[in-house]
Amino acid sequence: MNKNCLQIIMVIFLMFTASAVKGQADHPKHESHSSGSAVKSFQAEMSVPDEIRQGRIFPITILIKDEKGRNVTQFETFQEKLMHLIVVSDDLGFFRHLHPDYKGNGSFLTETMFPDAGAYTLFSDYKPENSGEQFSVLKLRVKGTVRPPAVPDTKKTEKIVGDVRVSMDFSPKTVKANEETTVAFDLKMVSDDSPVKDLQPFLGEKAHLVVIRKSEILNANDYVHAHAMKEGETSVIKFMTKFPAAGVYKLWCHFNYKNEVVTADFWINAE
Ligand SMILES: [Cu+2]
Repeated sequence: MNKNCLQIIMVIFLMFTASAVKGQADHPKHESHSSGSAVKSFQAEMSVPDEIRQGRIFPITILIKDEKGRNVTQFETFQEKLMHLIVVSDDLGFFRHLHPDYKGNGSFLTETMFPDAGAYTLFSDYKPENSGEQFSVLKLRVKGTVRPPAVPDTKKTEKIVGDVRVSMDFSPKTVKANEETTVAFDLKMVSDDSPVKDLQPFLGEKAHLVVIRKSEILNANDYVHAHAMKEGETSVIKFMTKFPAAGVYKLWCHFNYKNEVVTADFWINAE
């Protein structure tokens, strides 16, 4: 791809201070990083080709700048990466978790491909040095044929992914907005219903859970990143989280099984 044809299509000013991230992401791991650092704001500028067509691989460059518009050059690793990029279609039917490469001088590069046309939202998660975890939301549009929107099925709590049956459970049983909720995923072998044994750590945790609320225009408040709790049996992965508002959410639980990342997705309804 010729660099000249890249055009900055959007600058998103949805910057969150460390304390805002702490409030919405709600996992204890990051709390220690939010204290003591001054409130700073950052912005992410995304460059993509003028036209993005379905089924074609294209580059995405994300440039991180500080509040004065200067490129941020130092980043801290968290969960084993410098940037985590969650990409979803706005109907939440499509999901991808990417780790853009740091190219220096504030610039991250990745490439991806979208199977269908439509609107997509990118949630970019990064940590400038001494500034806590930051979160920017980016949008892009893909040309081509639009598929029918994903239909949420909030009754389905079991899914088979390859050899593994994933069953989802909650405590308390009824999910309510703004209440501490434990989400558990029980992993069993489809063949004999025995607990799954071949789990390896994934980005420093037993598993990762991404939670996004379904809404007309996805924004940072719709995103919740929960982390696995350490205790418990290996084959049952538990997350502690809070659903920030009533509504329909999609959950993607991803874990490392036989050295491959497996993703099981579910819809839920929070009252
Ligand atoms: Cu990641």
